[in-house]
Amino acid sequence: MAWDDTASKIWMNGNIVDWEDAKIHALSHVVHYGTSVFEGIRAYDNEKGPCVFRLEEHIERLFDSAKIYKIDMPYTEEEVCDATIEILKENGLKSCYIRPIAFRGYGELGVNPLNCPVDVLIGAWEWGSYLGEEGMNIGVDVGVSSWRKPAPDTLPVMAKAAANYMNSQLAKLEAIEHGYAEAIMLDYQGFVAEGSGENIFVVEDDVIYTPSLGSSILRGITRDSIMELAKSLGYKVVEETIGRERLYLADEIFFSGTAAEVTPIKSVDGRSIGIGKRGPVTEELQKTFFEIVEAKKDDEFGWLKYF
Ligand code: PPE
Repeated sequence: MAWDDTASKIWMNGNIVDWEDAKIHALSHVVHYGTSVFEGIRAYDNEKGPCVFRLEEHIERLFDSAKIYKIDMPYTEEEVCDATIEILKENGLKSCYIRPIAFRGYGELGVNPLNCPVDVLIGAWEWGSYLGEEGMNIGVDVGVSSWRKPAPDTLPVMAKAAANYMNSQLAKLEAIEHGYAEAIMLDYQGFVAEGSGENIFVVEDDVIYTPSLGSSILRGITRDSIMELAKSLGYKVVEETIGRERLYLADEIFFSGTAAEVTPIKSVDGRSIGIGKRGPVTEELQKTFFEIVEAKKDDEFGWLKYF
């Protein structure tokens, strides 16, 4: 993601500031210890107008992440939701990616975060397909990483915290080195967990499986949406521990995430998956997901907040 919209505004601690002015001190706690929690949210533009996908759920997760790290949010969830809409309107953005972040700012250094203020910032920009347009239609090649997700008594993965992404970065770097679009990470026990920035689903005989929350995964909001959608389409959805070899033998595999939306996986570790390209179940879920956000289908789950 390279910046080309520096004319935009950013919401920072209750003020709207110019893109260039959204600055923090280099000795802020977050710079040294990664002390931040954040969200990634998408807004879509359809014939009914611009709308944010599951805004309240994302902001609720931001507050949950903050709670885990005792980051006292200086705003209410409602205020952060309102601020998110405000910054979109301010920038005239309709279809975009939104990044609210709360972090420990400039106070004092040392591991103890409590004497540093909590700063809140919301940026937004246009962001296309996360793993490429071709990846969306055909599928991406991925590899299982040698880097695992942290064990539950190390870093709490249910917090969407910046520090978790140092782990994700190692996996992503390794994937790039090997020529893959993305990495699949295993949990501390060796079961399938998730991508470096996506949840994962496995289709076997028209049953849809996804790793359970015990497998060191982020509780993805797209994951939840896909599970709801799949059930409403009549599929059986199972959350369970998944061994690596089930990936190789699956009929279909796909990623879900705010940035990745629904991205098919066509190979894992050099083994072609199913028919070797996006499979029919993935295509149906992907199509239905986009029909909802594009208002071609009823928003029966109430996921879209128009603004
Ligand atoms: N797992 C991880 C590790 C993850 O980072 C994401 C989102 C998900 C699962 C899916 O969660 P959800 O977006 O609620 O469905 N990754 C975000 C960050 C991507 C980035 O490169 O930055 C995202 O998709 O916004």
